[in-house]
Amino acid sequence: MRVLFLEVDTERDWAVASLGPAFIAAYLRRHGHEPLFLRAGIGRSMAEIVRDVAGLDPDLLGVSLTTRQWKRARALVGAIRDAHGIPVVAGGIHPTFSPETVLSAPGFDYVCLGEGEEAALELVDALEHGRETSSIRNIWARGGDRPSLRPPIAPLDEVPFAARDMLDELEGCVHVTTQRGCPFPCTYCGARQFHDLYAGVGDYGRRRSKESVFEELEGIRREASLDYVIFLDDTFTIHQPWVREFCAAYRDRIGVPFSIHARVETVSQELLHRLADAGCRHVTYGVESGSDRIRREVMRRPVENERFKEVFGWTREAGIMITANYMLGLPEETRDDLRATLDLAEELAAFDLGYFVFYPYPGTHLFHHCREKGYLKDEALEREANHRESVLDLPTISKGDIAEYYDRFTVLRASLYASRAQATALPGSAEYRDATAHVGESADLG
Ligand code: B12
Ligand code: SF4
Repeated sequence: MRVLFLEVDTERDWAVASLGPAFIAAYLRRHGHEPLFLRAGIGRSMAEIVRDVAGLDPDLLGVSLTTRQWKRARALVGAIRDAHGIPVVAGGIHPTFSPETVLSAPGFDYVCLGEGEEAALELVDALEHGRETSSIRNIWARGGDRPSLRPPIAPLDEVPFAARDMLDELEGCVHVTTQRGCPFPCTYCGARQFHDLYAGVGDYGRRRSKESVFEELEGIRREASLDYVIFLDDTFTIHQPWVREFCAAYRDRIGVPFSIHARVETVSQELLHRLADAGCRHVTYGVESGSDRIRREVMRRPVENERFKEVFGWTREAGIMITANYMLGLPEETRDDLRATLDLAEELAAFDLGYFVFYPYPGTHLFHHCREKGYLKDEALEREANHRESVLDLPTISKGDIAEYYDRFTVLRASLYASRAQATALPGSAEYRDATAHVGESADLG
């Protein structure tokens, strides 16, 4: 069966497409089906996309959605369905945690809850052979009952390597995941919710073997070029024995620079040096707030500002560039907290920064909190998800306060860039290009 995965771009064309479909595509291919890929770039009209879909003549359309992609995907799928009668299945974090909303929109026939490889294969087989689809685990059919879940795939090495032709990567720069699930309880985070979804079914937290990761990278090098690896794991530095063994072998077996995401709570001075020796050139840390109170009481992240200062020092000393991510406009935040966040960002002076106005993602603890407190009104839910303007009505700060600090962060980032350009002796050199080439890309993870 021909299964077309439509990548729905928002705001700008992303350098990498969603990873979920790349895993599902590899799994379907292993079982004899034909996955196809189409990017709905932001510059493309609805009519062009509808025409391109028709040209590829798929038997099933699959869309992977974050909340930000939802609005555009709803319009696109509606238009595609008006023109052709292709069945449509949506999966990923937004359909998993807002399934009723997705299934009530025109054109969406199925939602996949949680992990999609086995569920998608069963759906495709059923559609191909005209079989009943209502009892497929993880697949919620429009008008049907909520399905039960199959246990998460274990060990993770059983999942075939992601199909690279579905990712639209820049040549030589590859995106790899070594784990699924994150064990921390951050109240604002969508990733965390998978653990709760699978409660009573199985443990969503799993890691691939190092051997499997190395085999994948060696295979890529044999068939194409391998210049830089971006590990997209939520927190690369959990399971420290795994990380230590990985570092010991990576330099000899792979030997190209890489980026990771980490939490300051999960690294030590010694581990950072090991990572740097292995080839780690860039790490993204979520700082989120400069207020210890907001991190502790609102985010359930009881780490103190001092820890960030210490770890940023160790990271620089190890020669690893830092991107730091911050959030503005959280529930219960005051102007003093906003000020503290900006002050901390100035003091930490990371190589790059990401700053995001808080958006309450469905399924998260803070989403429910905002609904209960009346901070998130019904009409705000109809607006496009974004990280530039607050959708909340907060009693402690105004939308204007948040916008003011967003602008201050923009000024801070511009001044960081300006001072960096002056301080760098040879900004046009090959070393500088290698070191900075992929920094902005993984800084946008949010
Ligand atoms: C890699 C990544 C990116 C990459 C790639 C995006 C992507 N969608 O893959 C990039 C850098 C582009 C990116 C960008 C952004 N991201 Co991001 N990203 C991630 C991250 C760290 C990993 C996702 C991943 O690859 N997981 C591995 C795969 C295998 O898991 P999976 O996606 O869940 O897929 C499985 C199932 O969901 C299902 N499935 C998925 N799709 C489909 C489709 C079909 C048809 C079916 C049947 C099944 C299915 O099957 C898959 C295999 O089992 C997640 C955190 C997380 N752990 O989920 C955040 C996350 C998805 N990102 C998030 C955000 C907010 C963003 C940004 C808005 C950041 C920003 N501020 O600009 C942008 C917006 C992206 C967009 N296109 O709109 C939020 C989304 C929250 C939400 N409810 O929407 C997350 C959850 C992070 C968080 N802490 O909350 N991101
Ligand atoms: S914010 Fe990061 S550390 Fe916290 S639960 Fe989400 S992925 Fe894990």
